[in-house]
Amino acid sequence: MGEWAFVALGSNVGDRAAHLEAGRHKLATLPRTAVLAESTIEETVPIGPVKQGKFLNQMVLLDTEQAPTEILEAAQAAERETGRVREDRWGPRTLDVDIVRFGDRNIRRSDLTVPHPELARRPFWLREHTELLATVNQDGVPAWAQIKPSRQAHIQRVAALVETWAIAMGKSVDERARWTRAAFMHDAVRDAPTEELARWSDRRWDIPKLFHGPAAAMLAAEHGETDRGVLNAIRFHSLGYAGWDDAGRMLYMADYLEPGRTFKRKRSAKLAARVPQDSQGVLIHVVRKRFQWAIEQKRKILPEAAEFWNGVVPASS
Ligand code: PH2
Ligand code: MG
Ligand code: MG
Repeated sequence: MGEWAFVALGSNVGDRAAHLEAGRHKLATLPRTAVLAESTIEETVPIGPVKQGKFLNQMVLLDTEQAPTEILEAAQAAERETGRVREDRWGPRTLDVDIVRFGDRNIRRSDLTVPHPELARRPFWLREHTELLATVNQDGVPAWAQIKPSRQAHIQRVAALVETWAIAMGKSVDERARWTRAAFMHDAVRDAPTEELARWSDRRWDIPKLFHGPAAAMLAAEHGETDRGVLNAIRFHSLGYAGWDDAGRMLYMADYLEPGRTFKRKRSAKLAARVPQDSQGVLIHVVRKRFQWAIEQKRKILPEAAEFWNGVVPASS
């Protein structure tokens, strides 16, 4: 087993779908390389200063023992074979192949920067990276989880989203791991019997639906999690908590904005793509929406949640 490489494909000249196919084929036939997943293909409006036609974009996930330079060479060969002429840096092209991420490597060279600095600014890359990761990150779900398959899929999407944000925001491997651990554990016992959850939880949280956060935090601690920020992220994920660090805040946003939520999907995708640039602005928006919903449902607002609201939402609103 090698490293995971996320490689983006784009085309806005000629037979765009065929050009993407040619790019995928070139990558798939590299030695000691397997294609683990392919994202959906999406049509995107051109970004950047040049007026040009719409793109088809797609990302693939490779498991490869090749070096980044070898992937880069194959990428450029595929671009040439589709007849691409290198001229305008941001202009139209038959095929563009970019290495977006290569394992946990940070590469700063004149011909290659990884993670790709445009990741944080390209909504379709963020979306595709999340989609790919969500199909292959099942190993992060704890062994003690009690969940239905649909819940597992939700957990994997939430973890994929926080990981995508962490990469786009240039966070360290350790900080990223804190966010993903919180995500993988937050709903780990969401489908356990209520009586069992009540035993693990705190009686004070007298709404059965809220038992699973404290219960999961307790089990996480029993299974060796010692990071207070991670434990508080899990414990209060349904409520909000003023004492949170980024692990809690990112989980709170991802749980609401993850792409599998059927509710306001387009709006959620836009907000999710804004997080790397403006996480505080998105957090305020998500807090408002989630509290609005809780009030409509006539949910009791616990003191922790009220304090969280006061700490996040500007006083005038
Ligand atoms: N690539 C560019 C410039 N602009 N816009 C979209 N929508 N998709 C791309 O792949 C793209 C772009 C330069 O590489
Ligand atoms: Mg490009
Ligand atoms: Mg959840």
